[in-house]
Amino acid sequence: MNKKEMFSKLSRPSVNVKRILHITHRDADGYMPVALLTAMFKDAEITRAHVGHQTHDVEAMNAYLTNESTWQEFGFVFVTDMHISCEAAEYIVRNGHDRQIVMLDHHEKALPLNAYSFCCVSMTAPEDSFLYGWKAGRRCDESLDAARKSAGTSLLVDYLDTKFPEQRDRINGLRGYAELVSGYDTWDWVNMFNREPVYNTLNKFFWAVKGDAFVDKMCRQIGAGEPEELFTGDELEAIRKRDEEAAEYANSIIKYCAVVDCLLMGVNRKVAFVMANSFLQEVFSAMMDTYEADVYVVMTEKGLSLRTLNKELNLNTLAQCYGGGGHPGAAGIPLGTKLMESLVRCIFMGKEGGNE
Ligand SMILES: [Mn+2]
Repeated sequence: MNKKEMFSKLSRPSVNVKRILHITHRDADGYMPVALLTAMFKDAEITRAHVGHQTHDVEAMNAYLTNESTWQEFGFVFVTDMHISCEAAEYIVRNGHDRQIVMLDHHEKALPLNAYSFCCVSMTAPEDSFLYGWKAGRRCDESLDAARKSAGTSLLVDYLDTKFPEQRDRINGLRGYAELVSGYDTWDWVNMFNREPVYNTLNKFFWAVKGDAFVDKMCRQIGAGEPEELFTGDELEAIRKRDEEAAEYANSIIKYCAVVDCLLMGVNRKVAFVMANSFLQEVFSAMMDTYEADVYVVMTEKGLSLRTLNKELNLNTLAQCYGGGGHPGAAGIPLGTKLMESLVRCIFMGKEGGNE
């Protein structure tokens, strides 16, 4: 499918829109669109509602979109890298706001939302995506054997290119970084580009400086050309420091890893389980290096984060059984009250009052 076909049903804000609400979640793929929207809508005030930390807090998002004051306050709403519930989508249509919002997502779970005129969910990039002109953050004219995957960021670049052809130069300084963000988020960097390290550098930079400084760096690129160096010496130093801290933390945490046999969707699987609150990526890598398992689970204060290296498993399907979702290789399950209660019961099972 090409860009024109993919985005034809979507509306677009006026190029002079005054106030935009951007809803996403907190990771590089969620934050990169802030810089893209800032570049494209130069005179607009962009309000960020970044809900959920790598998770999809659908309820928080629904609360914004099922509140009439949101629609009065903002000229246009972008939802990127996330999806709303079908109930919220119905509300938007029923109240006539569907020309005032665009939702771009690449999560399998969101596919049913393609039924709505303001939603575009695609895991594959359009065949004429800007991604095909870039590799490792640099322009490239090499042809590829396989199709590239879309991320929230790449869908937004392709959408803006399609809907604002006259203004497309406004985001030129961001294209290389947008390709890095997308390539990392979709695992194209592993599956197509042999773990080219610069993709991971960008991801680490995001976590080393946290979201706002990441957005600031990207916004400094607005109006600039392709940078000579993608990262400055200071930025690389910040990444190196964080790498050290992360490795130390991950090694201290994985000592507490439990490997358990569990019945997952009718099949017996080995599950490696640990609790951690930061450096999840490094904790997962350390677990994978140390323990053999089908599913790696890290429990944080927000919920369970799941990873697998087993291509036969689809963690998105698994997580959906427990109220979560994500991608085949990486997914999350929110830790609701019910799950917490049964966990506590499980721990104290049969030991009430000290009598067995
Ligand atoms: Mn994403």
